[in-house]
Amino acid sequence: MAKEKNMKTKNLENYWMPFTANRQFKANPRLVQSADGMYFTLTDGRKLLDGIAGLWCCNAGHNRPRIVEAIRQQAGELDYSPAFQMGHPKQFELAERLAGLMPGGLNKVFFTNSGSEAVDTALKMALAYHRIRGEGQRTRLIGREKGYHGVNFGGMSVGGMPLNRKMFGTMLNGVDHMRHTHGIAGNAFSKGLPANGAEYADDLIRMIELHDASTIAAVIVEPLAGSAGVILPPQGYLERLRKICDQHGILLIFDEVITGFGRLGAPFAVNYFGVEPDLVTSAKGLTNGVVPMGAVFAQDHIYTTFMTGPDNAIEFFHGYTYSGNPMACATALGVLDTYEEDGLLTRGAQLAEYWQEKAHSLADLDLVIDIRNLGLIAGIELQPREGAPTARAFEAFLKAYDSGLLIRTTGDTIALSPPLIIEKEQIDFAFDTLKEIISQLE
Ligand code: PXG
Repeated sequence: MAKEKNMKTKNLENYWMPFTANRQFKANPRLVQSADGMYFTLTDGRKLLDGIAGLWCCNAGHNRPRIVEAIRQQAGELDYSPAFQMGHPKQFELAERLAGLMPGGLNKVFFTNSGSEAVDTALKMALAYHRIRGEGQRTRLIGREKGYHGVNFGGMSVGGMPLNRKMFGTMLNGVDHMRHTHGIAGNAFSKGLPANGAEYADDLIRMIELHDASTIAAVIVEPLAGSAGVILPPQGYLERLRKICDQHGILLIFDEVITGFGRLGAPFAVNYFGVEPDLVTSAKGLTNGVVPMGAVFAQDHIYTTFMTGPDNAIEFFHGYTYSGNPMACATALGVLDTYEEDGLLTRGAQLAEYWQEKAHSLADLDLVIDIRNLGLIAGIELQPREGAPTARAFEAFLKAYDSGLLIRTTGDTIALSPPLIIEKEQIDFAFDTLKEIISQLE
């Protein structure tokens, strides 16, 4: 039963919560009432510093006036416009502005409603692309262990999170996984990109030797794996993957659902690493988490490949009722205005060093076995409690919540990824609070 006075109902039983320990939560609920800037206000009136940008998505912080106003205006002007065989101006304006953030030929944008849908869309684009080019035998999709690409069947299949997969049968056929890059010897406590392990990209060569390149359509990786606990690419790893893909006609997909929209101190990881994939998936920061939306960026040549056949033929039999929904487009435009006005897509670069030093100030705590960071992301890995993996990190989550700080934990790693408007004093508060909490953990 909820104790909170601001709730109209005290019944928590009808809502089946996602990725949540329902019974534990409902016995002791944590309910948010409102949010502004860097803070959530709970239904009991307490404030929480948002250390994880909601769920890695509220990059501009909360309750930003431009975004609120864009939604208000749009709701009164055009609520919905059919997604198929009809359009509305903001879809085209948004696609143009998004393309402007990307380098080179990544200038075609397809809209979805989530990261999971963006991933499944990109996988389907890859398969159809090869088929149109007369290479329809390229049906295999390669992911990576510990990868997270959403929870739909395609993304779950190429994903490498055991608990996200184990209950759901055989999933897609013809999927294989490269090794992950977590825990490579010599990399613990690296500041920024770790030095060792670029050769882990050669695992793709192993896949090619096993399956033959002519059967492989695409490889999908997160440039930096967020959900699995902030796993960074070793220096040179992504460049090497790109090269192997090029040599073998395999499309490279970057899943930038987390790394997109300023998280690394550049608009996208594509800009940050200077590595251009063929397709990029995004969501989250695209609309600041305010209204659901995802997007796939495609290289111009991929789009052009589809534009064959008679003019009246639908080129890609795929789309969603809410693709390019007016409310989502208006929100995203308000979000891009906010990012631009506040310089948020590059602000992370100015704060990254301060962030890194504060994160690594936890290195001497007994229970901390690794600290990983890039841009405005940090992962603090704790020694798992014997016989009870994840319990220690979850305890840290609860203690942080009680101390006014929202963090995210995955396995025994604490993840931080705050709104990009964070100030230095708030960075201090986050890491100082965590230091205190971790030093008290048993
Ligand atoms: N790809 C990546 C790289 C993601 O991180 C998705 C796809 C799926 O997006 P949607 O919008 O369908 O949820 C994600 C989502 C966490 C956490 O705690 C991460 C995500 C979602 C929820 C929690 O790390 N990432």
